[in-house]
Amino acid sequence: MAKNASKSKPLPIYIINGPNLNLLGTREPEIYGRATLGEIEKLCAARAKAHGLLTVFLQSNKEGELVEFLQEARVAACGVLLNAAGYTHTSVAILDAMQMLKQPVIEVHLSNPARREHYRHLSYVAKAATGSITGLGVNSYLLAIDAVAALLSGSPKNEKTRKKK
Ligand code: CA2
Repeated sequence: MAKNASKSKPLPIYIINGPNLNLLGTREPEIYGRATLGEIEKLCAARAKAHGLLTVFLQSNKEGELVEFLQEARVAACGVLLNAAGYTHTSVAILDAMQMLKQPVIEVHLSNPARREHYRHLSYVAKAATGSITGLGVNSYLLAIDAVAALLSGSPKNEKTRKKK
């Protein structure tokens, strides 16, 4: 174990949400479900806690802010869940920021973009993600947290990510 690693604060999972996801629960429940983003935040915190992990839950409608969240995650997170929403299909800037991350990064979508319009079939996010979980509604987020926990527990560098029991 690195010197003082046991005394340092555990790093959280950053859960980063892109444009319009702040309006979840208000429209198109047949595609995105009925849960609000606030409800998803609480469910994610509970799931992470069951793994002894913390979460920081973020949302922005601005591409540059999403890039800044990813830059911050380089030093402040043990892993990242990213639902870049519409920017998934367009943003080289978000892809560039993801490529600087060494932690596990899971691409998450509530719907399954591969079953939807052709313009949703390209994902820049997938090109730098450790893995992708899509089409399972809120469970996409919860299973992505399980995936980060599994990836970290297989990693020899995970001392800083776990809360002391
Ligand atoms: O399924 C997903 O999670 C998406 O990332 C959602 C994005 C869409 O552009 C991606 O292709 C797949 C759209 C988010 C729109 O958010 C809404 C919020 C309230 C009501 C309807 C949509």
